[in-house]
This record gives sequence, C-alpha cells and structure tokens, in this order.
Amino acid sequence: MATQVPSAPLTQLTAWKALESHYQQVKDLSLRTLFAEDPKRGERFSLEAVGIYLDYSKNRITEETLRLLLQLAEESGLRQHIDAMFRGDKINVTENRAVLHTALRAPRGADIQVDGRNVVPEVHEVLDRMAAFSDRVRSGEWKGFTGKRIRNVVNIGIGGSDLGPVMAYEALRHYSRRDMVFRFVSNVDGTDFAEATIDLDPEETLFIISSKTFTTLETMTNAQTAREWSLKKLGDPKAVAKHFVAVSTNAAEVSKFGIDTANMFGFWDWVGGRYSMDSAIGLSTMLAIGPDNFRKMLAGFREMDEHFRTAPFEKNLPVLMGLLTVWYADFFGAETVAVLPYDQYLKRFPAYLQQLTMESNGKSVTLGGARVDYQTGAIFWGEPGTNGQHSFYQLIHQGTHLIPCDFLGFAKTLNPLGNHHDLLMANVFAQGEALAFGKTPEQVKAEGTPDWLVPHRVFEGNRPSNTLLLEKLTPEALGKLVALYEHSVFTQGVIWQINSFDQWGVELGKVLAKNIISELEGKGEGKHDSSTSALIARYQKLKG
Ligand code: G6Q
Repeated sequence: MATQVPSAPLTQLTAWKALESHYQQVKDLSLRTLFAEDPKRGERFSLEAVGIYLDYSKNRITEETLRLLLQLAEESGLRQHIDAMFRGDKINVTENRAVLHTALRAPRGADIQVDGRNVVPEVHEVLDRMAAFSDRVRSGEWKGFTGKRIRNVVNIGIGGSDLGPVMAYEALRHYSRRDMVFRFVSNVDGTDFAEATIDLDPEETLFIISSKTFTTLETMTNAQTAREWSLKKLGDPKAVAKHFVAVSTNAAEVSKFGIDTANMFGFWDWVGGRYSMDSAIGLSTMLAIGPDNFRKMLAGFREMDEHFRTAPFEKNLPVLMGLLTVWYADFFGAETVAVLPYDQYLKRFPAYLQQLTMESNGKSVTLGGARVDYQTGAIFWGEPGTNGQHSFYQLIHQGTHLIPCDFLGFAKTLNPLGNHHDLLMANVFAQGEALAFGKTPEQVKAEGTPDWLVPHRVFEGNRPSNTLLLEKLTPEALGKLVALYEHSVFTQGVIWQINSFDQWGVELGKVLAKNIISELEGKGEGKHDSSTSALIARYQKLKG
C-alpha cells in the first residue's frame, strides 16, 4: 500500500501557509543585498556530497526560506515516501506498481522484496547476461550470419527506451569503442531509420529492439523495417537470430517477432520507461562502453541513491534541488527551468531530462484524484553551453520571464586542447554571476553610455541559478547526475502530492492515431471535428 502521508492538502499545510507569507517578505530581496550582507553566503549556501559540489547561493532564498522548505518536506512525509519507494511499496498507485529503479543498481547481496520475492538476484542475473553478450560482441566472437563481426549497433526504441540510451551513449562517448558505430532509431518517420542505416552493411549490423511492452507502434514499425532491411541482403530468416536481440518484459511478443528468447534481456514492471537507462534498456550503452564502465555507472547511481536515502534533508542534494524547483514554480510563478550543461558530451542531457521531469510531474490531479490548485512540474529545457549564450540567454538575462537555471560543469576536460577548457569554465561562472548581480543603471552610465541607451543595457540581475561542479565526466559521474535528477523529481512529486510514475497523458493521442491510421488505409471513415476531417481530407488529396 502507498504510504498515506500527508494528511492535509498541500495548500493547507502549516509550512505552505508560512511560505506564502514568507514569500511576501522576501520576493523583492535582491541577491546583491543578500551577498553584500553575508560575505560567506557562497560557502554557506553550498554543499558537497558524493563528489558533486552544488552552489545554490545564487537563489532567492534566506535561511528562513530554507527552514520553511525543509519543514514542508517533513510535513509532506518525504521521509516516509523515500522509505516506501526504496522498500518496494506500490507507490505508483494508479498502475498498482512498485517503483524500484533503485533496485537496478543495488549491490549483489541486497534484499529488496516485491510481492514476497527478492528481486536483486534477477537484476544481477540479467546484468551478467548482458555483460557476457557485450563481451562476445565487442571481442568479435559473436558473428553475423555471414561470419562477419558486428561493427554497427542500432538501438530501436522510443521514449524511455531511447532517450536514456542516446543520452548515455553521447555522454560517455569518450569511453566508447571507436571502431564500432552506434545509432538510435526512434521516430516512426521513415527518415529516422533510412538515415540511421544509409551507410551500414546488414552483414555487420546488430539491432537491439528495446521495448518494455514490445507493442509500441513506432518501435514495432521500425523493427519490422529493420527485419526487411536485413533480410533483403542476408536472405535467410535464420539470420534474424544473429542480427536481432530484444530488451523487453514481453517474451511472448519477442518470440512472435522471431527473436530467440535466449537473446532477450528482461526487466520488470517496477521499472518505469524513463527510469530504465540502467536496466537492460542500457544494453547499447554497455556495448559501447563495456561492462566494467557500465558497472561503474551503476556504482555512481548507487552512491546518489544512498545519499538521497540517508542524508539529512538540509544536506541532501536531490532534496534541496527539488525544493528549490517547488519554490520557484509555486511562489515566483516560474514556469520553466533551464538546464545548461557546459560539456559537449552532455548535449542530449536536457532532452533526457525533459522526459524524466515532464512526464513524471506533468500532472494536474493529486494521488487522491483531486484537481490541484497550484502549479506542478516545470517545463525543462536547455542546450549545452556556450552555444545557448549566443541564442536564447538574452531572454534569461533581460526578458520578462523568471527562469531558474542549473549550470553543470566539470573541472577536468576529457579533451584538453589549448585553453578551451578554461574559456568554457570562465563562461559558466560568468553567466551565473551576470544573472545574479546584473548591471545597474549607474554602472552602465559610468561606462559613458548615453542616457537613451541606458535602459537597454541594464541587467536587472536577481535571476537565480544553481551551479553543479564535478571533477570529471566519468561513468560514475553520469550515474550520480541522473540519479540526482531522478530523486529531485521524486521530491517535487511528493510535495505536489502527485504520482510521478504514471503517464496516462500519453494514451489519448495513441488511441486516436490508431483510428486515423485505419482511415488513411481506407478502412472505414472516422467521425471527427471539422478541423481534423479537413486536414485528413487534404492530406489524402495532396498525397494522391
Ligand atoms: C516512459 C514511458 C514511455 C515509454 C515509451 C516506450 O516512462 O512509459 O516513454 O518508455 O512509450 O515504451 P516501450 O518501451 O514499451 O516501447
């Protein structure tokens, strides 16, 4: 059973009410003043844990804000919710499922019970099979149907079965096999498949069909196309056994497709799609970086899990980040959060976080089914620095929206080239500084700016940011960062009293598309509104 805390709706909690009046007192405080009054603010509002330094001093908070946010966490039953999740309680109440991505990185000897069974041995059994398979492919022992070694790996999956694998591959490319090609196909748009395979030889290509359900329209369509593409050259359907493996929970559908279930890597219904990159869904990651590095990544996840589970809330990275997101969303009315990694390898990290955060917390009813009367999940977006500085940062600095930013940087680069890294890091520090402190009219005037131009050149400042600084982008570091955001999202969901682990909002479009597909294939006529009918009719006419 889900832990039934707290007893009152969010806006009735004592801490919430206190935060409402506290907000009125601090909303106009400026970071300039806060820093001027407290020369040690930068140190006091920062935290180092599990190799991550979080500077959250450039947030519009005081000691009192923090105290009240932490009290809100207590009153919301965050502690009990954390324990319930790690214990394997069925906290995903709308799907009656446990939420145990943390079990995916539990140590071999751990005991985590789901429905009276310890799931940890199964997790390690799959990891061991993945490792054995990866070693065979990477060493060339696993041969394609015509005896050639596998040089290309194409992961076919979508949503949670794609975004994690792509992000992790890009993030850990430095550690990957450079003599192998890794591609990712997700979109049902045929262009995705066509472009991903245009220069590949089927004799040397392995497809990983990644789908928890093995029924997802996009993935099954791409998988069939991949089968045809392979067999066109390889001829014999027996070739499928050498060129296709599956990652799924659905053995029946996997064998129907023609994949030997000996070549299937399983996971479980207690792993949500967007929380699955460290399950067998990470097979492409393991093939790219090798089993040892994959295990290092899992160790990073595990370290953050332990930190989240055990650290007092005031020293807890995911808790603090989660609470700050709530503070801006609900009190300042901030609608978005920008995630700005100053590392080119993390170029897909914002896209990955979009699913993690927005599919998890994009909800408008509470666990009890009542409509919320406050804002929930913020819109996450971002691009790697410094590119963003030359496009959308203008709006963050001088626009009318308040956009809290998460800056991410690493002290050591993986590609030391001249002074590139110092230039990169100078920019990340400068952006946080500029956003917080801005530039006053007096400063602008003192530079000799004519009066009429002054307002255009003023930076109001007081724009909040977190800076996360790590030593180096390693598999461990990636695991820690992903787990940090996973748990921050969970913290937010607990405060908002929503279910962060279902995704009913993606269902309706899927059902309607199915109906329209039949119509486009000439199987009957559907009933639609005048706009949709006209669009369908025009499409039919235009395509001839
Ligand atoms: C993630 C969602 C969703 C899911 C995809 C793919 O949390 O559940 O993004 O991962 O719809 O689903 P399959 O893995 O079942 O193909």
